[in-house]
Amino acid sequence: MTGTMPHHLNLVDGEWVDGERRANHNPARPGEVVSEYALADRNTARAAIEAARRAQPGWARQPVAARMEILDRIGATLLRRTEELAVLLAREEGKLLAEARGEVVRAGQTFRYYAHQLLQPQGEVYSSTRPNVHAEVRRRPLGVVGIITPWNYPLAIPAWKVAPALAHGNTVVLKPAELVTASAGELARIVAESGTPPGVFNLVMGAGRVVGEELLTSTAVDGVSFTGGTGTGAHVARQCIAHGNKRFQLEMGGKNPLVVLDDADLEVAVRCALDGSFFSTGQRCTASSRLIVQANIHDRFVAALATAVSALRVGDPLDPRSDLGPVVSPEQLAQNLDYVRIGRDEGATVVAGGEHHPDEGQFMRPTLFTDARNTMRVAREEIFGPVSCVIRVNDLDEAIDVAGDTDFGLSAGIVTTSLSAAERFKRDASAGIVTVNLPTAGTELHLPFGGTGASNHGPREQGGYARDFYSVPVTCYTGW
Ligand code: TXE
Repeated sequence: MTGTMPHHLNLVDGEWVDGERRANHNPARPGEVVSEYALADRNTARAAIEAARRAQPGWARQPVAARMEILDRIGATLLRRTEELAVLLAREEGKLLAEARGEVVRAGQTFRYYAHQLLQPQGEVYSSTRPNVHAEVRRRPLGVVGIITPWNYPLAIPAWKVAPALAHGNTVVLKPAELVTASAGELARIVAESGTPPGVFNLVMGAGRVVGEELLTSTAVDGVSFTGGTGTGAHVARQCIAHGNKRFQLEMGGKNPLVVLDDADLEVAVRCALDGSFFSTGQRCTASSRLIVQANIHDRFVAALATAVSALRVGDPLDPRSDLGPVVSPEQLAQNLDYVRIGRDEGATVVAGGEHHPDEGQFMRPTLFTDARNTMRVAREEIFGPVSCVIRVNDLDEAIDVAGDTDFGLSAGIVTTSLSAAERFKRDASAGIVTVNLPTAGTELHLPFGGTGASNHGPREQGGYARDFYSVPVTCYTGW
């Protein structure tokens, strides 16, 4: 098939580098190859790092107007090619076409946002306590940044890391998840064709333990920004410290609570739970996987949500009638189904879904547990699929305690009509993102993104806060 099949190559120092070809399959139709990609090896990764090292000083010295123009052009191209890229993303990752369109647009807007961020103040001036001294804090680029991304947002996550990295004068080696190399490959083409000098942006595709590991262990890399599982994140941290004590930033998911109080508008509560728990097949780090529901509304909420969940149509992401696409991979599907078994064994009750959808493809029926307790594995471990559990509580105090009783701390939501309950939740919920009468998922590109506990390590991503990772403050004293 090689030759006629769409394929994507690695990008090193402005050159497209081939390697052993691997195929990526459509999770909705496992027999269908979406594209092939060239596997990078350690040498390719090393060459990419060296190219990024060489290119960095020149890129940092480019006039701001030139960097702005390039970032703006990348954003404009993504937006112009939205439809085509959305179809590719939907076929590769399984996201509904409408969600995929939203993701491409988000990626395009992110590049444009960071282009314009370059015109914002980049430092601070302080009064000195000494006479005839000028005190200021300037920013310099971090240097060479390794970017390691997961499969669940194949364009948006690389965009929200690559764009601020380039804007702040860093050069980049991107290592995307193997499952979504076509999306990453298209992004690389766009970045290369938008005028980035050779070596400023490099793409290496392949296994984390091979090419990813090279980014972690190379002392020519100054920092690593990672999104993925908690186990891998801990490994990234250890390796970064052991190899040059390089800066690292980790985003590692969540076990996000959505609290529903007795005074909630039932319709709003069901809408928030449905969207937060099941849309994007539950494959979001901000998904609501614990629904913490007060006793008086519990039965009405469960009945309405179970009906809504059972009515969700699972199907091909390109079919506009589908509400839910496939699970990304056979391994992830097996893991999800395993958790359904674990939940049943622990004593939780399945009131909707619970099984593999009969269609060909990696489909799973959205699954809702009731009678869950916060000590159960299904309430503590990130499943990363269309599975959520309802935990009954008596009052707001208990709801806040249960919501906070987790290793994670990314996002937490509450549905209530009480202003004081909402204010208390915003004050007391232990999470980096708090929502009121909205799903726990759904963030905006100009606001900080990140959590506490096992969800996160290092500075926040996105918005102006991204600067804290991608640049280094330099305190300057000038006597005159
Ligand atoms: O993640 P991995 P996977 C969670 C979710 C999911 C689980 C596993 O619970 O079920 O993680 O998913 C690269 N050195 N999230 O296997 O392995 C890897 O190639 C350097 C949460 O996809 O953590 C990929 O590019 N890199 C999440 C990236 O790390 C390594 C999103 C993430 O892969 C490496 C996705 C190594 N030794 C999954 N090993 C979220 N936070 O949103 C792997 N990688």
